[in-house]
Amino acid sequence: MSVNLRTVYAFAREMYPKKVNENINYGTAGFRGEAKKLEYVMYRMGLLATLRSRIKNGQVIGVMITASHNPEPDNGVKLVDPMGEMLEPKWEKIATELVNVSDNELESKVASIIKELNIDIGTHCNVYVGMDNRYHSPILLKAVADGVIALKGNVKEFGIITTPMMHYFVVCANTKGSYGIPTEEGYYKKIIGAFESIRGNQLENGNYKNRLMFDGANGVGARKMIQFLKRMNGSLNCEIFNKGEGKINENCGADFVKVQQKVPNGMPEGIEANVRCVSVDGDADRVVYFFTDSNGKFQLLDGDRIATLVANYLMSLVKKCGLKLKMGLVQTAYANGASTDYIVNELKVPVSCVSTGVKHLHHKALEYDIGIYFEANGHGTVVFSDEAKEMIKSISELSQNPEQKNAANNFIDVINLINETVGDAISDMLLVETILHSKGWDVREWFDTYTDLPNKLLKIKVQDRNVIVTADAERICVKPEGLQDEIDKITSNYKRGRSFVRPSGTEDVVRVYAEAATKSDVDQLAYEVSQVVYKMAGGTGAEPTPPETIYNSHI
Ligand code: NG1
Ligand code: ZN
Repeated sequence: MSVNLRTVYAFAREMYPKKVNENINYGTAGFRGEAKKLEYVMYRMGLLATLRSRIKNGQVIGVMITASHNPEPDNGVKLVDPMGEMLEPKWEKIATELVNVSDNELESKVASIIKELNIDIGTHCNVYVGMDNRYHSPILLKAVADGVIALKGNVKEFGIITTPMMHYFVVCANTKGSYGIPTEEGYYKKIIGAFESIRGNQLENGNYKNRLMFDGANGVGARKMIQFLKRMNGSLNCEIFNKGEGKINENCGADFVKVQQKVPNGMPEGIEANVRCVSVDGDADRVVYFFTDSNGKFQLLDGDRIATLVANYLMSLVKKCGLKLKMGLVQTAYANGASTDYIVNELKVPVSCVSTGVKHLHHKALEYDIGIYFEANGHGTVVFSDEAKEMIKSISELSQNPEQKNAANNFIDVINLINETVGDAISDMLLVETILHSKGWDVREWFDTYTDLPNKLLKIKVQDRNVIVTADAERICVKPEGLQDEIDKITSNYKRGRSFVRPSGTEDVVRVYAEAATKSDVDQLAYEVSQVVYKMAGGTGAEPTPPETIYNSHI
């Protein structure tokens, strides 16, 4: 196959000219920004995906168009590597360079990447493209596809899908179907099949009631949940809200619920006490639960809660199978201190803390036979080693002990229910439902396993957020000098006080996290830390305001 690099420039000039001068970076979640400025970025990511596929011997590379939990005017793009991982860091740098050159330099930049990495441009390559349901996504999808076509790649468009569906399709394709079938139906079939096999005909158990309220964030998660329910024959009684009537993520969805700690708009006022409610984000890779207690108080069950529930359940399955498997749980500094205590003291599972960003968590989780990872915001999954899967399978096939055999069969279903390729809101939710059903628990029993420390997440605008440099999985601030000493001094005044700061990887802000023994303490602690950050890291705009008003104005 002969590829004429001149086409790369022709397409760029005619259809996707770069009209902005500012440089952008491939961050933790790819490129994000105002949708109207992204067409040239998408086209260039299409080009890059073909090079990435070619260097990986024609394996499928995924391109997902979404701005996840960000507001409706934004969009974004991220590349999915052959085994479902996020794009390799070395290529994040290449992506950044490719996007920032001028149209005139584009052809020679592509040529130099091909030369430096010794890419055989005449070979076949395969790119999958999918998008969330933002109104500007189709135009951006076409730009990616044109990038692939410009370099003579094969492009397969999946239309509107969730981010985790894209990861699943890529892995299925690259493992020749052994992980599943790389189609939308294949995805539903695998997950629903596993869910219904475990649940059987008994839809309720003990205090577990088959009733769930689902906030779809007006995003793609709502649409796909409708598709799940159509295929589920009533095995899950789930009512869907925020199906697309309003703007994506606006006052609803997992990020809103986690940060604001309140019921999203679009759900009925005065939901009955103890009814399980669930919120996903705009591209359905995050999930959190919440409920209103019998005193009318909002209660949140975030990613840490899901991780602990899952760890507890999987431990019991491992035990029932009579296996010895290395299990570990991976968190970030945003995990509630109470959850970490519970994991260490009650569950007695090894726990590690890594930097923010799924790639760090996923990578660490792969060190275990069973690696459970969750960000507090609800993004996470479980990964199983091939050896662990083999052991479970052989017990299921060979065991003479009916209880043990049954546990192994159950375990296989649970593994099939989990989307190991990346955090998947719907698959995670069905896993939680499965566990609560099997334990016969209502939401209150889950909630009572431990008590979260009151916590707060604030944003501070500064001139240049990169003046903040962190170490030790972002728990320590090493620059600007002296800031950590100030944080330590403030924190030491509060019982169970903990606070850290870091520059966001997806927004132009510095994030301040704080937790303490009481609500008023955490408000005051977050305020004091914000003040020193504002002073020492070059805050701009309004100064942090004291606790009485901080709650609404700074989140
Ligand atoms: P930043 O903006 O770097 O804090 C946010 C989340 C991350 C991760 C990314 C990617 C928090 C505090 N941060 O990153 O955990 O999910 O978005 O979407 O939730
Ligand atoms: Zn997301």
